[in-house]
Amino acid sequence: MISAALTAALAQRLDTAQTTRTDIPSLADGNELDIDDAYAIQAALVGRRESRGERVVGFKLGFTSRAKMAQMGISEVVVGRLTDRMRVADGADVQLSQFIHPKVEPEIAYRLCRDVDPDDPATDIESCVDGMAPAMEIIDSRYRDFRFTHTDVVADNASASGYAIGPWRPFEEAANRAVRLCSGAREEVGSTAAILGDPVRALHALHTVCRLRSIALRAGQVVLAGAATAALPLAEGVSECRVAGLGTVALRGR
Ligand code: OOG
Ligand code: MG
Repeated sequence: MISAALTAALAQRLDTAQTTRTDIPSLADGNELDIDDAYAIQAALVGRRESRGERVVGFKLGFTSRAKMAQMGISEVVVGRLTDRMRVADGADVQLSQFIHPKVEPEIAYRLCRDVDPDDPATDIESCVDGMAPAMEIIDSRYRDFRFTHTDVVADNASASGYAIGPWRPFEEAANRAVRLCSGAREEVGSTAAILGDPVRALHALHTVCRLRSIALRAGQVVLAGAATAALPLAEGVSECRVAGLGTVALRGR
């Protein structure tokens, strides 16, 4: 376990990388970090954002699909926090210059309708969800060339940078829906089945991490289940994610 002072210093390094849009080398160069250290750095990093007035409005899963595991060389599920500042309205403009090297991902969003106490073993996480929607995540690793270790990416809040959510609809089974992401001239196609076999499993994966790390979930928060395909560079112009039976979400890079 690293010291509180080093935890704070590494959180500051990541925070400055984001606010100044300057990439940094892996934290693992020169520091021995374990996964507990990494989540402590993430909490301190998000705490810095909260001290600037941002609010945690949800959570994201990472590496829930083989496509993402293969693209980034990491095979363990990670969790990050979403803040209100990261939200992009469906169809809205996104300034590319606010990021280092942004990418987009096709995702499913779930909405919680009940608080989840991490110390209550009886909670059925699915009974705490009332809505779902097609979503697009913007990831922007603070590490040079998106090169990071498992602990690096956890510390960096799982590369969280932005997200757009399409129209909400009631929570239902969505294990085998076709997914299409396009950004600029490029596209990725896949299926929601790529997300842990069924994106609903991402909720259970989040619940497991929250119980282990005593993270409370709150009614109204959103959960991004993780990308169904590899990510694409966020291009100028329209980027769109379509999920069969759920609808479409878009944004416009400028
Ligand atoms: C880490 C975030 C991964 C996902 O959906 O798998 C992620 C990264 O690839 O930079 O958000
Ligand atoms: Mg993602």
